Amino acid sequence: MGKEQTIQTTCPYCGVGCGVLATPQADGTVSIEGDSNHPANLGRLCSKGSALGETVDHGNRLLHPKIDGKRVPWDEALNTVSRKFNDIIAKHGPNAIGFYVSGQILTEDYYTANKLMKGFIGSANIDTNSRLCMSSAVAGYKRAFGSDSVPCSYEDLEQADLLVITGSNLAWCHPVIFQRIRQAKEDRPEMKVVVIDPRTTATCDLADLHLPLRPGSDASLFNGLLNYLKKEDYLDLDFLEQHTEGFSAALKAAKTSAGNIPQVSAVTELPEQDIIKFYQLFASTEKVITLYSQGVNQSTSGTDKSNSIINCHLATGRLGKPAMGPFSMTGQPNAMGGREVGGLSNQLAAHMEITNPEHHDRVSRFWETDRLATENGAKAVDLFNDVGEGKIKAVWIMATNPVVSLPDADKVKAALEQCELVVVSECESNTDTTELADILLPAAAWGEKDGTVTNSERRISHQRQFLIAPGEARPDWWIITQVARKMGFEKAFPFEKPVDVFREHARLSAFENNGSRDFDLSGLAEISDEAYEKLAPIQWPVSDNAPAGTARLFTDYQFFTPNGKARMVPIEPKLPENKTSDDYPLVLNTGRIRDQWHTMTRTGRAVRLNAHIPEPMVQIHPVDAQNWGLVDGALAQVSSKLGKMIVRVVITDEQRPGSVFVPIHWSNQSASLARVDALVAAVVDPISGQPESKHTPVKIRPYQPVWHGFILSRHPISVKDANYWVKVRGGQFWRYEIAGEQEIQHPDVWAQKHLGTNGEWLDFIDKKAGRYRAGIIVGNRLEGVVFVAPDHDLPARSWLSQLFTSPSLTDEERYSLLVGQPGKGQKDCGAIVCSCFGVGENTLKEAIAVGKLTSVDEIGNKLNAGTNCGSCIPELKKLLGH
Ligand SMILES: Nc1nc2c(c(=O)[nH]1)N[C@H]1C(S)=C(S)[C@@H](COP(=O)(O)OP(=O)(O)OC[C@H]3O[C@@H](n4cnc5c(=O)[nH]c(N)nc54)[C@H](O)[C@@H]3O)O[C@H]1N2
Ligand SMILES: Nc1nc2c(c(=O)[nH]1)N[C@H]1C(S)=C(S)[C@@H](COP(=O)(O)OP(=O)(O)OC[C@H]3O[C@@H](n4cnc5c(=O)[nH]c(N)nc54)[C@H](O)[C@@H]3O)O[C@H]1N2
Ligand code: SF4
Ligand SMILES: [Mo]
Repeated sequence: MGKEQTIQTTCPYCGVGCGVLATPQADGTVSIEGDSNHPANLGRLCSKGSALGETVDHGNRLLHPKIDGKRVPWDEALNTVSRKFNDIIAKHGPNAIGFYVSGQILTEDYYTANKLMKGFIGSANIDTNSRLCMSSAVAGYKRAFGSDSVPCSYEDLEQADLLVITGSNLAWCHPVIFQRIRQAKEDRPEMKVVVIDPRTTATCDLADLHLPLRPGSDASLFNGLLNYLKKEDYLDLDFLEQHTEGFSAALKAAKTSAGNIPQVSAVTELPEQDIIKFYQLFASTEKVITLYSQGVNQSTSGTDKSNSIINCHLATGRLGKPAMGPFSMTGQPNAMGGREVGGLSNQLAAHMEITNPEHHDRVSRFWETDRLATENGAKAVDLFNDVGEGKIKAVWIMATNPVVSLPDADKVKAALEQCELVVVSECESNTDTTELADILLPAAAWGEKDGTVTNSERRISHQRQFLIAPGEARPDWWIITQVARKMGFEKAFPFEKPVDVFREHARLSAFENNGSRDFDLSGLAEISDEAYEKLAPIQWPVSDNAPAGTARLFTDYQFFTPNGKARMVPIEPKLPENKTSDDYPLVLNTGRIRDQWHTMTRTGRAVRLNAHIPEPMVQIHPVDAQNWGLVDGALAQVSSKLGKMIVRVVITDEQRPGSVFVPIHWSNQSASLARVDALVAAVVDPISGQPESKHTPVKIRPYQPVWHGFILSRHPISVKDANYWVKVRGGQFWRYEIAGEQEIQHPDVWAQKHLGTNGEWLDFIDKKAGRYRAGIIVGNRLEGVVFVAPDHDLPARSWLSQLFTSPSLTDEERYSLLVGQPGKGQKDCGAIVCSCFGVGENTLKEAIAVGKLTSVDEIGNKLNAGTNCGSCIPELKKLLGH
């Protein structure tokens, strides 16, 4: 870990699982590059991965264990947790304890947590945020294949002749895969891409056909496809006969619900000719991959939707061969690792089942325990209901922020508020969830810990340590091991380092396996410390038959069902459970933006990632906007039966009429009222338990405060007196978007209250018009600015933001300061489009106009924009008018 030494590790964000080269610098910063030897990314990184170096500072880190807000030594914290757990178990039984963990801990952490809970506490009340993420995909695979197996590899995506991307905004959420596909399509223009998404997303940039279907209607579309394949004679009858069962029932269900194109068109609200185009493409192309994620999974019928997709692949025998198959993308960096260790409350470790007596016996013997849980535990939503009802008396939350990310989030908050014991393992000191913790345990963050993760294509990679954890932060596996030992389970938790855990995990996967379970790491079961340290990325299964790993599953068409045949499942399409009504006429769709990761605890630290979309917003179609009296750039209140939020209005015809889109990223730490999950109903898929995060009936109306404004300040300040506020970290300044419902009586006094009096104040008041503008300068450096107006028509923040990097303001800058716009000879780069090189919209527009640029390459040559991670290419194309 010496300085200037480059360490090969992996990105801690999405399930692409990119290899990263991290080089700590003498000044404490870390330089980041894509690892060209890593098979997932071959050197590429997206905007979030490229900015990792900006996220490793220690500001706002949780550095010490705390009980009731007071710092305590580790020993006391661990003793208290274990004693209280044991007391509660003694009084109320093991089911009174719950763990809520995450696809963002390493496999070694995950294995240890699962072993403690299921194996030794003796309850399966351990669930994970992956329940909200891909539990429907897991359930779908298991129904079809008898195992939770993602059959394909990334290379298959590049070699496919048709990619059907449904319910996935790959361009923003799995950007490096999107870039690999972009490159493949450039190399082989005959490759076709169909995007199925109610919204027009950046992913549509590669689409030959975009199907903006009615939200929730995917199963009808794929049932219709199955029916079409039969009608038009595209079935693989040999494959169906020899390797599948259930075809006729599946076809019958498809015929009933989607028997002809007009019927499909009526449900999906897609033009008939577009449906036919899609069906023809699918039917006539052998090498097809259907790639799906949250638009399919997060649904009250997500499991059925995934089986409606898998059915079409089985009917055509299109899996187990190069460039074919149903490919569910995992979201989190170690969502797949979580599946391996049985992180979900209805799984046992190593792809075994709690309720299968043979599995139960095997794992009991392997772990040498007589306490192994005998029943499935509560799934995420139920787990927090149980907390709320007092059935679960102690909950341990690790590496997830449920007060922000679970549906009906205010109910989750209330449940935690009244829970007897809330333990939270976190890297950050202030999150919406840590605020409710009785005991806080400081966790080592990315770069400070060591272990493995598994990506979407089943590839295990080593995430290596290159930084020393600050304060007393410790890796999660260590924390769990200490608690387990103190609870009395020393013998079962002898782990001293991550490799000890990994070896046991690999051995369990191999234990009495003999080809009966797909998840098999027998080839790594005796891995030495040294080999683990050097472990190169490898795809499971890793066994004697496949010592170098396995790129593709089911090449022999043997499935993990009792008769070895894949199952086709009859699907009766169901539209979302919660219907719109006169009171709540719009569908709230939620998801991600390009440059933020979930609740922003990490990406929010990186200045360049905050510039792309700095404020919480609602995207709405122009017709709906007009209908509800909304103006672009103004504020709106969006509300459901459960809660409300206030967000900026973005009017765009990329949004489907009748539905609105709101990103998931803002919390009470970053905005006054923008936790979208406070609005989302906690209705779930009956099989997977995955919540319907993409379909909540809402209403919308303008939010009209008396004044709007913003403050840019070199130092963080409190603006919580404003009715609306958003806090954004900028380069050498903090940006606060604010609005208030009460007139500001003395704007100058008010401004000084926020920005202080020590400095030279320049200000301008037009009391009658309700306008106030002020700046404070200290030693000729800009300290802060305040702009207030009766409406949202305020100067752009970009030029003023630029002034904070200036060591000394020029006369022109001072002169223009209160205008908020550059004078002659000065430039405003505009809203940032390319976050890697900080290139703004105005700069781009000017370069395009002046230089008569016509292509993304020309822009890249001139301004570098789009040449690093490529995530902004769809936006560059829009500016070019393509
Ligand atoms: N930038 C960024 N990347 C991320 C993350 C992040 O926070 N930020 N998180 C990671 C994680 S954990 C995950 S799970 C993945 C999620 O990756 P994605 O699933 O790609 O992301 P989402 O934005 O949640 O939703 C995908 C799309 O589903 C569409 N959709 C909504 N309803 C329907 C429907 O009924 N049918 C269809 N076909 N589509 C529908 C939405 O309009 C949206 O565009 O992203 C990962 N990558
Ligand atoms: N409405 C709606 N809701 C959604 C979704 C949606 O699309 N729509 N998507 C859902 C999905 S797919 C997901 S995956 C979830 C994500 O939701 P969350 O899991 O709640 O989001 P994160 O912000 O990633 O939370 C991870 C937390 O772990 C901390 N952390 C990071 N590294 C470590 C570590 O190594 N150890 C420990 N102990 N802590 C660590 C971070 O600081 C952060 O606070 O949101 C879900 N909620
Ligand atoms: S695509 Fe981006 S966020 Fe995902 S693993 Fe790669 S660099 Fe990280
Ligand atoms: Mo996720």
